[in-house]
Amino acid sequence: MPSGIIIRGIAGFYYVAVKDDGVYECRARGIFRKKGLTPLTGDRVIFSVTDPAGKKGNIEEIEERSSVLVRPAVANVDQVIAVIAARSPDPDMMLLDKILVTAEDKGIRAVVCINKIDLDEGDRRTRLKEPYTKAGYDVIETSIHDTEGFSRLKEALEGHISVFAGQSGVGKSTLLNRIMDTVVMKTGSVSEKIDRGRHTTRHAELMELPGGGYLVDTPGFSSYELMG
Ligand SMILES: Nc1nc2c(ncn2[C@@H]2O[C@H](COP(=O)(O)OP(=O)(O)OP(=O)(O)O)[C@@H](O)[C@H]2O)c(=O)[nH]1
Ligand SMILES: [Mg+2]
Repeated sequence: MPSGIIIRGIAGFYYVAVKDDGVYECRARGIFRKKGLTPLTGDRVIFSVTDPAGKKGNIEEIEERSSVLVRPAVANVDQVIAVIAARSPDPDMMLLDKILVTAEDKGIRAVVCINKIDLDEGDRRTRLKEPYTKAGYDVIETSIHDTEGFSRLKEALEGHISVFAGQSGVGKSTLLNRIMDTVVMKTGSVSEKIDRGRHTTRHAELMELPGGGYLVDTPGFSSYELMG
């Protein structure tokens, strides 16, 4: 039976990416509910093909998960990219620390990304990053105008299942779109977001990266509603 990874789950349908064989639309009939198990985005699964031409199948087995995030609901994430902005929005250091502690607690590697360095004033980011580099974290500095930090970020993502985490408006979706070299995620200005009072980014989806690996974009959140 073929195996693959769930890249997206919507209303009882799970989209399973199979190496060199595209994406299968799968269901998970009955058996999992009895075991109290629901397939999650990020799950590595074994499935039976029910319709080869239509690329449809049924998930038969879920491989053991190396990690589980609750928000976003994703399994097997092995790296968190904690994104803050040098400015606009001002960095929420409490949220950053909580993201790092949560990752540590789950045994997930964490990288700090300081984005929007083009907006930095008085080299604030050097002070921002000091405690994190001292603590042993990789700190990557990026902006839409920069290529060096951006290449480092792409390298850091290769071969991992990573998730972007951080406040709304720091530029996570903008980074993702640039990595994918196409607009896969809506982005918006901070003021637009405040006006609308809601986030631009919604359900969890694994994006297959051109350099190998997967990346999950998440909507920004504040320190009191963190990925559990
Ligand atoms: N000056 C500057 N603006 C940026 C940069 N990166 C992103 N932006 C802008 O910041 C705004 C927010 O970017 P998004 O990518 O939507 O932010 P997000 O983190 O995905 O936000 P949520 O989806 O709400 O969590 C957009 O208007 C972007 O154009 C950057 O490096 N420099
Ligand atoms: Mg976004």
